[in-house]
Amino acid sequence: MNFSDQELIDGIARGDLRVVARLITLAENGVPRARAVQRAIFPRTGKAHVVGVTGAPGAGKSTLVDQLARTWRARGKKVAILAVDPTSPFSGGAILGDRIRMNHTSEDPSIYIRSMATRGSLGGLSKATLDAIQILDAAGFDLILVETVGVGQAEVDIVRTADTCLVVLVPGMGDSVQIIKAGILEIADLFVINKADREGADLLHRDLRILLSLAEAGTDRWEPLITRTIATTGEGAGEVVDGVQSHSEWIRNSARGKEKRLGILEHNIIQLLTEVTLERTLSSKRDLLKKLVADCYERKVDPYSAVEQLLAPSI
Ligand SMILES: Nc1nc2c(ncn2[C@@H]2O[C@H](COP(=O)(O)OP(=O)(O)O)[C@@H](O)[C@H]2O)c(=O)[nH]1
Ligand SMILES: [Mg+2]
Repeated sequence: MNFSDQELIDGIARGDLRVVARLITLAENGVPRARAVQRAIFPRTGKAHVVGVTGAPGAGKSTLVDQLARTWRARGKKVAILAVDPTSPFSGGAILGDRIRMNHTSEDPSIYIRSMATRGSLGGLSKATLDAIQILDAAGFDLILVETVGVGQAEVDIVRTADTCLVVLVPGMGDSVQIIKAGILEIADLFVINKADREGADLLHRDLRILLSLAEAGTDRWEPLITRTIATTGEGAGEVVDGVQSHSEWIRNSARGKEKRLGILEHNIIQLLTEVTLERTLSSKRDLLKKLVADCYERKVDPYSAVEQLLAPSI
């Protein structure tokens, strides 16, 4: 379906899901007019609460996200889910797997689900995901849940992008050491001990509490919450939703919370700057780049000088 720019803008304002899907695709494909439309809809954004859900593969993120989405739906909220999978940009295997597992949610047409491939050149969450978040926000979704596999960069990136970061842990995997190593302690606003039906949940809960008590306390600081869930039955999902709600209020009502939102915007601008700078620098200089690569290969030029040449204004 072909929409004019104005039809896209109006469709987003109405929360029309076909238009939402179309605009996300246009943004994902880097179609220039998507940017114009995104500019026009930006004033509508800032109302949604973005929840990042991260954790090791198999921790139960998709199952949990499904339960959280249904809980929010039951409370009358409009929910969107973005499933980001950095490991399979082309095969679609993992994406299909997630679609199938989230089938409960898919049956509910009022929950919007979209799989995103991370095609970000710098790793982590791609600009396409940031665009999708913005579009969903403008379209009137109250909650945007972003599931990422917790591997390195994506994990850190989700914190820079999400208002609330949920870290999903599972008992009995030598977790406390994992937590310290991965720097998870610093990024989580809410810890979810999923698979609480398994042995070791008490131990993990205690370890987490001790680790958190060691972290420096500040008056204005958010104290990370610890909740337990059995995502397969939905047990504990209500508590997680309540916890996110508290965190959302903290973000909206504290100086630190405002700082966090400013940080998210700064991160988004820097991501965009990176992309636009690269695009502008290379667009007219593909031939020069090729030549410089060849020159570097011959060791006639070094990569630093090559960058300087690329950045020099063309005559
Ligand atoms: N026993 C148990 N299994 C769970 C629980 N939550 C998820 N699972 C199972 O763990 C597996 C991985 O779940 P999934 O949501 O795909 O994990 P993800 O890779 O983190 O998205 C699936 O077989 C789920 O049914 C739970 O609370 N208890
Ligand atoms: Mg998953």
